Amino acid sequence: MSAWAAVAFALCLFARPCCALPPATAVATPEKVILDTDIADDIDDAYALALLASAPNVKLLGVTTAFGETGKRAQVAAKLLAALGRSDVSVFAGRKGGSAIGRQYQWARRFRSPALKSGDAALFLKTQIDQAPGQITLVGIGPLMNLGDLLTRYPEVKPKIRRIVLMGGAVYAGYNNQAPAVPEWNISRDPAAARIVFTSGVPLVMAGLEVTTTLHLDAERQKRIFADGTAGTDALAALTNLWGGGTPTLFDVAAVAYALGHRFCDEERDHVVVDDSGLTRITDGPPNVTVLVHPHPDLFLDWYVSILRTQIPGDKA
Ligand SMILES: [Ca+2]
Repeated sequence: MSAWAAVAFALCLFARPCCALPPATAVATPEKVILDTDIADDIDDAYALALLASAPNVKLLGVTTAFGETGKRAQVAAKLLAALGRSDVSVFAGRKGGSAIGRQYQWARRFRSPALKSGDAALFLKTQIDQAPGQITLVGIGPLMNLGDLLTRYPEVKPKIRRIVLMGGAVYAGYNNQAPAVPEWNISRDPAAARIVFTSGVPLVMAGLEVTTTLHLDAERQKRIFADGTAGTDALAALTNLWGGGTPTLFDVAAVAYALGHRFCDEERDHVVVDDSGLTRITDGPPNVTVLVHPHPDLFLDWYVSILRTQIPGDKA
């Protein structure tokens, strides 16, 4: 039994009394995934990318960057991938916008790599989907302009996308984990793009604020990760230090974990609409979204720390 399977099995046993969903197991055949991220503002994108890039039995086909300074975000993603031993993963900058970028960019401002591609991000997504119809999961952990561009410019790809898993939205809670729901950041940066995604008919999973706001990576758990001193964990430590926002909340990691087959919460099927403010609301109608609910934060965080330390490659002697 691999270390991954051992941890997943143990957590499955622990989770069973409070979680009736399928056990946490690695999928049998490699999951094909593309990550769309706004890495370099909040810190959770880096933790999400570290989990995905180091996961076994996953074929990470590429990374695209969204929101504002997409080229600079691509540098951060590519440098983190390199630190994780994944310079083979191509990174495409999405459509550039006018927003600034956070301090984490300083860490990567001199970084250059053949993995940084100059091609069009939406076209890259379309090409990959055409080459593997019905097989690719798109994981969106930033504002949705790239996925909106993809579905608008190439609507013919919709039936070929296996599913979209988002960190985004809120139907029951706000950032304080209390009702009422509020417009969530990723959705409210571009509600029109979000509406395109939510009405696309593509199978959609939403990890919103009701399952993500309690995922706090406290100092003790951070120490356990950083103590390994590998290139990958050193990169996470440097980025966390530059970010300087206190205790990271692992919003985006929830979406990646779900895409990898880890279940740390319940789920329900709802009809969800996006209003002009970016609020996501449940209304009457046929279900269009699988909404994640009722998380188990400690279970999730302990799993995350353990699996990350197992997965991230150590330095070679
Ligand atoms: Ca993000």
